[in-house]
This record gives sequence, structure tokens and C-alpha cells, in this order.
Amino acid sequence: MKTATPIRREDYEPPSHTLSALVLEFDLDLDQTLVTAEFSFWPNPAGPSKDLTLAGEDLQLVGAWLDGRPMTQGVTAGQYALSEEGFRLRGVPQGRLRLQTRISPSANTQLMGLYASQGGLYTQCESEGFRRICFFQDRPDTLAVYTVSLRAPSGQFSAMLSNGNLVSDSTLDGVRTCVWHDPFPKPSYLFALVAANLSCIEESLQSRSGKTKRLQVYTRADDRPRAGFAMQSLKRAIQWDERRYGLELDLDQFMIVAVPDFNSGAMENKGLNLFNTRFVLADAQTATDRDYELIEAVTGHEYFHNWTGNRITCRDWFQLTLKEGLTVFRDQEFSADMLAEGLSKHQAASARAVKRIDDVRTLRAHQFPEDAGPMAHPIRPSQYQEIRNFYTATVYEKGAEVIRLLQTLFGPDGFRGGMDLYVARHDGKAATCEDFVSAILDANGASHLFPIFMRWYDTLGTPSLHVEDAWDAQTGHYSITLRQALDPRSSQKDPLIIPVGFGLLANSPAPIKESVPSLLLLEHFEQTFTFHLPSQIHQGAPVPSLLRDFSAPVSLHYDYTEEQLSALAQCDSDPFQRWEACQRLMLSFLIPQSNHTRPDATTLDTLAAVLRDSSLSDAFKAQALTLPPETVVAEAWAAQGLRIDPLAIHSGHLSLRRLLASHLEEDLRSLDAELDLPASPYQFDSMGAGWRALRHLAQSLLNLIETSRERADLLLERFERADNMTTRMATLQGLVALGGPASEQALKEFAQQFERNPLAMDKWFSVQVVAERIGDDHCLETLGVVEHLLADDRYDAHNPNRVRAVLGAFFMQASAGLHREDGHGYALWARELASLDQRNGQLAARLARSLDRWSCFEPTRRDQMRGAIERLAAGPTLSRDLAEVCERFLTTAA
Ligand code: HT7
Ligand code: ZN
Repeated sequence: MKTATPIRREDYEPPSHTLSALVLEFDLDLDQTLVTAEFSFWPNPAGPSKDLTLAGEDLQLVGAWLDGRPMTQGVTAGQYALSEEGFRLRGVPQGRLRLQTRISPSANTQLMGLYASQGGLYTQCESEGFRRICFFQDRPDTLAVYTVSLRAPSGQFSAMLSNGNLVSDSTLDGVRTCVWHDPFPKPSYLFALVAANLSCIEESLQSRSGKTKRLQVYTRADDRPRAGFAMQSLKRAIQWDERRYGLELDLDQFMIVAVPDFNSGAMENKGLNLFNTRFVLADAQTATDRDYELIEAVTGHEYFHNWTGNRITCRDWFQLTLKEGLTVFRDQEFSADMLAEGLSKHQAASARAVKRIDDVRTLRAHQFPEDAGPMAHPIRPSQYQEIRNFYTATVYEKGAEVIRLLQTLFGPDGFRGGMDLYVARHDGKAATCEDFVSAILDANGASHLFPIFMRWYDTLGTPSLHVEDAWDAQTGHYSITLRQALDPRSSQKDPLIIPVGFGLLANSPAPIKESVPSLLLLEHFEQTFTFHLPSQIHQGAPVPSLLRDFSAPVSLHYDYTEEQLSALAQCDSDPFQRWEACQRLMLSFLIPQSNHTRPDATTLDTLAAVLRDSSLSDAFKAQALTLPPETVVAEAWAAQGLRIDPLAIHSGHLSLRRLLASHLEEDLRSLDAELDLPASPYQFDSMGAGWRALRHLAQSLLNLIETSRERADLLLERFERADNMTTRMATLQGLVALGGPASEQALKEFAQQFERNPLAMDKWFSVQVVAERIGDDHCLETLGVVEHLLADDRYDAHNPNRVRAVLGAFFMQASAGLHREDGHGYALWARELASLDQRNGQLAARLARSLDRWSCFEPTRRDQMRGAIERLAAGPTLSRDLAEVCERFLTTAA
């Protein structure tokens, strides 16, 4: 296994040179594109005194000119050297460089730099893709104004786009030239170009200051009718950023382009956002409610980067969470505000809680395991081998939680004041996480908190918050002691500042009269808070509601009784806490060492009461009755010092769902039956989505206790009648789980109906992998299905969405199949990742992370997994991405 020398945060130095405006010319061709780059350079007084070195990767240098004169390769001043590092100009402090390179987009299977996808050309430059287009000081603290000329045979591409404003579009001698100019200085990672046959929908929008903005969404012509929702989401995002943060769109034109082959979700290139088709295209027939929600969130996220990321960018890649954590926080708030819009106060609180629950569920399912595993890192890592491996749940989701701490501390208005100061101080510059935190604290008169707050940026692992309380029934004194403990692997050892959302519920009919603070601020390893509650004397100990609204990304340890959880689930004024209590109740039956073996009446009746509570929304009830995912259960096992046994976890999960289904059968049946009532045509909105979520949950629970032929026929009928993809997928999943002829028929019909729609076909592939087949040999069957799908003509190993639909689904969502006892799941893991890595190291490394927690499994599987990782790591041509992950797996004790 070849490993690279790590890059360390402490080694940062400013760039050696300042580069002037960049003039780029592209002679576009799918196989051989010629790139000409021209700029002036001069020494940066703040940087080290060095030769100018320009990064480059997989480039063929065609020609180099210094101040108009051709240059040669050599060792004397004025000559250049080419090495692994790139292009080095010897002994010339300043001048004007013109460099011509040839690249091959069609051979670029990494999808980084300029690449071909379905006859079109697209770029992905974050984080270090620009160096695969031309030699450049490809680092985020080098900002320049770009003017870009795109040339191609006229008629080859209908759309020829780059950042900023279109200056000219002309055709001469059969060659079309489009010139684009972006007036805002930007780092190279925000450069983009698109040359493809696309059509677009276009709308205009008046900004708050009265300017007219031109908005476009580009797709393949066939997909044009599916671009409307993304356009509406973009408009909502633009208006929200004006309203909530006073931030306006700065360009006259803003474009979104849907790209069929894309490594991640989307990319915020200045004025020209490139999106995975998955996060643009939607209509009732092809997109689920979840897809719609994600389209709105991703569209918002990329748009919000225009200020948090583009206008104010990162000084270096260690600061990634500066733009990503902040922008995730902003997109979470945007989605919450959109859900709450137009609702009463009570309904709005519940709608916001549903969004918060969703975000916390994601954090616990993905970030907490990452924080506990071998790839754990602080939200601002101190070193990396390959920065692409650090676009993680920690940098993004935990990063957003850290930003949220600031809003919790200072309130939305205080946070807004801090944002204003941040923009005023750093607009047009490359900044650091310190810059952001200082701005928020300074604006709120809290500069003294800077050292303690910054510890969040350096702390590795999920902090534990241990809580104990004491009630003195004689005096009415209630005291609560909070203790924090950091992950022992963290090199940052000092206590964090942890705001603990707080409330007390009366344990009796007489309510608590005294008010208690809504936030307890923990700034030391241990603190005790005492309250005098005379109204509760003789009433029994109050019930603490802790970490309300999940006020900090910590794991809370308090020895709740079932009765206390039942009280919280039914009576807490914070809806988030009601969900949390339901989760805790259910989790306690999924961990062998807990005191409970089977849910008793208290738990089941509590869940029934939540289901019947007419003040709660359907969306909330669906969340409350959904079990914690198996990854969360596995973490709970590991936290108790138990070896993870995936099949035991899986069967415990299934038993609890069956038990719930039986106990709630009557309620579930009436919900399930509503799926057969006449309904108005599908239209995506949050009320409708909540309605469907609850009824589809009821359907899936009932499927577990009723596996008859009649049930399969009913599901097939629902499948065939469905006028939308949400219902179609919910019933298809149930059918595939049941197996038999109805399932075969539904799969066949689906494939016929959607054979020409790749996104729908991705769903067809993944549902066969993730469906929980009923029967003893289900895990054996899943592997066979995966092998079968990999051999299907429609499987495309070059398309990341299709790879994720099969391999991603198998590695991340089919634990029983992946972890089957004979180790064949791991053999497939190693085999497929070795092959994928040859084409796309970034994707291979990302999917490899499915074995993050290998060392915490029971010994048989642990050894099998280690074997698979070692075999993969021994491959002769491992990418840097995958090598780093394998090395961490094998050398870092979790
Ligand atoms: N800022 C974007 C990151 C991204 C990316 C990173 C590495 C390789 C490919 C990538 N595509 C997009 C996405 C975002 O967070 O908005
Ligand atoms: Zn982002």
C-alpha cells in the first residue's frame, strides 16, 4: 500500500505569488481539448520567497511562453521543470505566463477536472480538480478574475457555459465562440464550464434592491418538464437569503445544470451550479417525497454558498467546515422555515421539530459512527493525505451543529448580527474558522468566549454528557449535576462550552410553578445547578427534559426510567423531546444489557398514545414510530462495550417492529386502509408527504405480520394504481420483501415503464438490494441479487448514481447481506472496490467507509473484515483516496 506524506494544517504558508486576472481559452473536444491559460504573476510579500510552482495533474504541456517568448525545459533561470508537483518556473520572480495544455475529457473516469458525460463536457474543480485542466496555483487563497473563451464546432453543443456573464456568442468559419466574464475574484475550485446539448427553463426574479435576475435550469431536452421544482426551490432560496440574512444575489444571471455522471450531490461554482441529475429532476411519476425535499435542500445549500463559500471563501482546505458547516446550517434553517411557513405557532413548532429530528437522525446514523471510528477527525482536521476524503459527515453535519451552538447561545438575532459582521469584515477574502467565530462573538460582546469556543474545532470524537440529579422532598431543592467527558483519543483535552437545553416536567398533576432557565451553560468538566421548587414539595421528583432541541452534538447519559420517558414522550412542551423519548424507549429493547428484554405495557402504550394524539402531525408521528436505525443500535452496543453482532441487531430490530405492529394493529389497519380511499391527484407538499409517510409506515409494519398472498395482491393493486413514485416505491419495497410472483410482476412493470429514465431505474436497482426479504435465507439471497444486478446489461459501472444504487445500497443499507456469516459479503466488497478504484478512487474510498466500524464487531466477522481490507490494501495501484482509508482502517485503533 503506497501512502502519501500527510499535509499538515500547522504547515500553512501564504502563496509565494500573486496571480493577476486569468484568461482561459478552450478548444473543446470530447477526446482532446486544448487549454490555453494566460496570467501575470509577481511575488506575494506575505508569502515565502520561492520559484513559482503551478500544480498540474494528468496534463500534457503543449507550449509555454514567458512575456511572449517561448520557453524550454531546463535547469537555468527562465527555463521550466516538470515534475509530480507540476510546473516550476526557475528563477523568475515576475512576468506574464502563457501555458498551453492538452487534456482528454473522455479518458477522465475520475470525474475530476474536465470530463465527458453522455456526449457533453462538464467540470468538477473542488477541491483540486482545476490542476487537471491547466497548470495553476490551485489553492483556495489564490483569487483571480476569470475571462473564459469556449470554442467548438458550431452545432456540436447547444449550451456553452461558464461562470459570470455572457460577453459574446459568435460563429465564424464553422466555429462557435462563447466568451464569459466573471467580475468577482474567485479561487480556482469555483471555476466551471459546460458544453453540452441541453435545453433550459428560464424565469426572472426581482431582487430586493430592484434588480432583475435571470435564472436558468439546464437539463437534457427530455427532462425539461422535470426542472420546474428546482427552479421554484431556487427562487425560494434567493428570497429566503435576502429576508433572513440580507444577502442578495450578486450576479445578473444564475444557472443550474443537471449532470448525469457526477461524483457527489452538487457544486456551487460561481453563477453556474452543477448538480447531480438526482437533485434537479422531479415530477410525481419519477420522484419521491424525499427526492423533492432533497432537491429543495440541495438547491438552497448550493445557492447559499454564493455568500458563505464563494464571496467569503476558505484560506486553505483545513478550513472546509467554515463554508460547509455554515452552509449546511443555513440550508437546515431554510428547510425548517419553508416547512413552518404559513402555519400556526403550534403547528410551526411541530414542523420545525420534524426537520430537526431528520437532521439529528442523520447525524447519529452517520456522524456519530464516524466520530467513534478510525476515520474520526475534528471538524477542522489537523492533517490529511487526500482532502477529498474529508468531505465528511463530521465536517458538514457536526460542523453545522457547532454553528448552531452559536445561534443557541446568542439567539437568531444575535447570530444574524454576527453574520453581518462576518460579511462586512471578510467579503471578497479567504478566511479562517477563527475569523468566523470572532465575528459572531465580537458582535455579541462575547469575545472572551473565543478560546473556549474554538475548542470545538479541535476536538475529536463525540463528547459525552453525564447527568445526575437529586430531589430533596423536604426542602423542595432540586439539583442537577452535568459532567462532560471527551473522547480519550482527542488531543484537545480541555472542557468544551456546552449549552444544555433544559426544562422540568412535574411528576404529578400539580404543575411546576417556578420557572427554570431554558439553557444550562456547561463550561467546566463538572457543574451543579440547584433550583428551589416549593410547589413540588410532596409531589415527587420532577422529570428533567435534557438537551432540548438537541442543543449540542453530544451523547447524553442519564438513567431515565421507563415512566419518565413515557411522561416526556406524552407531555414535553418541546416536540423534539417527545420524539427523543420514544427513541430512547425503543432503543432500550434493542440493547441486550439494558434492564428490559421485551417492551412492556408502558412503552407500547406510550407509543400508542403518541400515535393517537390528535395534536401531533402525521409527519411527526411517522418519525416518532420509526425505530432508531441499525447503525445507531450498533453504536449503542459498542458504547456499552458489547461486540457488534449485526444479525442479532437486525433480528432484534425486526422483532421490535413486529411487536409494534401487533400491539398497534388496529390503529395501523385503519391508517393502511386509507391508502385505498380515493385521493386527489398527487402534488408534493409537506402535509401530503407527512400523510403518506405515516400510512406507508403503517403499511410496512403490517407487512411484517401479514405475509399472505392476499396481502401481496393488495400491494400489487396499490402499486399498479399509484399515481406517484412515493407510493409506488413504498409498495414495491413491500412486494420485493414478500417475494413471489407479485413481486416479479411489479419489478417487470416498473422496468418497462421507466426503462428510459435513469433515476427511476436507480430506484429499481436499489430497492432489490435493500428490501428486507422475509424468510430464513434472506441474507444469502441478497448477495445473489447483488451479483445478478452487477451482471445486468443496464448496470453501468461508470455512472456514480448506478454504482451507489447497487454497491452503495449493499454496503450501507443491507447489513444482513453484507455481514452474512460466511464472509462472502466482504469478499464482494473487496473485489468490487478494487475494480471501482481503477476508475474512480474518490467514489471507491467513499463506499469503503461502510466498514468503518469493523474492529468493533464480534471476532469472526472482525477477522473476515480485516482480511478483506488487507486484500484490498495490497492492490498494486491503489488510488491515494482509497489508500488513505485502508491505512487508517488498519492502523488506527477505534
Ligand atoms: N462544495 C461541494 C463539494 C463537492 C466535491 C468535493 C469533492 C469532490 C467532488 C465534489 N463535488 C462537490 C459540494 C457542497 O458541499 O456544496
Ligand atoms: Zn456545501
